[in-house]
Amino acid sequence: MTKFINPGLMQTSRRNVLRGSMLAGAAALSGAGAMAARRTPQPVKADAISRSLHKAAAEQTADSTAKPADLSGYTRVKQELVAPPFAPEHEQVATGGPKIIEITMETTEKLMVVDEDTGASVWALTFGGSVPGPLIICHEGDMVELTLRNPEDSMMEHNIDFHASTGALGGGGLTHVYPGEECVLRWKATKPGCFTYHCAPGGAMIPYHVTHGMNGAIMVLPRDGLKDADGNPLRYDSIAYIGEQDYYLPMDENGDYKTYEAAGDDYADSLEAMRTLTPTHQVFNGAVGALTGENALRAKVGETVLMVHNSCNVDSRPHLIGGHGNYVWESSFTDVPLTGMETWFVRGGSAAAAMYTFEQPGVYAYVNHNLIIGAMLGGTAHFVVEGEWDNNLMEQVVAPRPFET
Ligand SMILES: [Cu+2]
Repeated sequence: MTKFINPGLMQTSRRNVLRGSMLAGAAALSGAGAMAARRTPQPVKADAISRSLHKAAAEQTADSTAKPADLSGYTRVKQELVAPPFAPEHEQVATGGPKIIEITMETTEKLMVVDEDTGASVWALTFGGSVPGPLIICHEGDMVELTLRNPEDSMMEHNIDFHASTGALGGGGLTHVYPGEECVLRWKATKPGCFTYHCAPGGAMIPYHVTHGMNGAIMVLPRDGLKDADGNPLRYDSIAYIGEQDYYLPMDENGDYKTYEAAGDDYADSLEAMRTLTPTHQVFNGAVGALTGENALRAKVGETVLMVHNSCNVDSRPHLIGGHGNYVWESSFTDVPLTGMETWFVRGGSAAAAMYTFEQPGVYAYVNHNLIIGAMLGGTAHFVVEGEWDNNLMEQVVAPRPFET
């Protein structure tokens, strides 16, 4: 069990100490994964190119003679992040001037059960201990100031790439934190919309971290809130934050899911499973059943819910069975929303928002309408909606009965 750190990104002497332990870890790993290594071509060159790109991104800003940021006119506020499927406290329409929104996230590595029925588990790599990482909300023109902390007992280095930001690989080049380190990154939210963020340490570690849960979403609202095509305000009563997660969990020769002692121990096996591009699980909010049964999302008839759907790695086609996407923003919030959608599209590597006002009580399934994924891989959530049934919208005129011949 050795700390597992990307060797292409070491700069300080402390990091060189870590490099020694990492190389020892790599040697141990190649022993453990020798069978896999023989069968599977390793992306060595692609790894090296990716790592040098990250190093260059960090050096560019370090060497820069750029002027300091002009922070005049900004007010500092703290945003307390909360676990999914909930959203942090926020304003839909911004009051006052632009803000510097201070947030803190820890890179937490934890053993998580993916499917209780099969015992499938993963050493999840997380932002803030949840899959997906917490939803961040700000307004266009605000600055996000993130303190990213990697606990001393972590096995791995982490960083963060915000798709909503501009420059330095989305911040990925400036935020590599090793176990026991923290960093602070500030960036300006210039593009309104929903965006994914994810860990991207370099090379094959990027998809490895992402497919171990290290991704989440930020919503950058227009300062005057969401609008329809005619400019009329659109407001929601609640947010349901759903993160779609593809896992590629290694199995043994009997078809049982393998278990590992620590984060990173599954690296060689995972790379082999990932190369199939065939997920063993594609779940909402980290695990099969995380948003169904007792964990179902709740709403009332007449309630307007904004469903924010993050999918960092794979394309998804969300569909609310028995309902619709009244307004859907697959792209920027400055674009006119799609309306009356039956199924919408979340491009892998992005997040999207869909707004719906519930009109009937009952249980609604919110699924990936690749129904193999929805029904067999875990991509399902439930909304339990309370209220009065409306026979004008639907009525069972005749219950199932034998018909006369
Ligand atoms: Cu990471």
